[in-house]
Amino acid sequence: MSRERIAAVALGSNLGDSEAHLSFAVTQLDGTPGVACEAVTPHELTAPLGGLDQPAYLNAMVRVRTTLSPAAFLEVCHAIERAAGRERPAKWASRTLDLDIVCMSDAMCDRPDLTLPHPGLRDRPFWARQLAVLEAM
Ligand code: PH2
Ligand code: MG
Ligand code: MG
Repeated sequence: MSRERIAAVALGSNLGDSEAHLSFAVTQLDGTPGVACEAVTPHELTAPLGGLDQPAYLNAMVRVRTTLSPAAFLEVCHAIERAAGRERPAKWASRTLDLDIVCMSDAMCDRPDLTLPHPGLRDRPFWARQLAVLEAM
């Protein structure tokens, strides 16, 4: 347990029932001790980034309050991905569910498995847009 932080978590899915996977992520996050969901953006269909020939993604962003440390919160996100049947055959492969921690209050982190704020914020226009939507909610 650490002091309470506000985190933005990017949700993505381009495999299976993406609507259901994103809703599952929110339910699971909110059901985790020490995590409370405050707001969720509308789901948004986006073209796949990364130059790969794969289906479009359904993306959304959720704001949570959490008393978990960044490392513990990352483990919660990974467990939710696994519970949604996430497999990792290759980097950026199509996935049932992806939870990326975009930022966690003022936490800064530079580890192989977690960089905060997330560097993807620079080149994912829909993340910046969804963050702004969350801030207005
Ligand atoms: N995630 C990726 C790779 N490409 N493209 C879109 N549109 N949305 C994503 O969430 C996404 C992606 C790897 O995490
Ligand atoms: Mg991702
Ligand atoms: Mg990820």
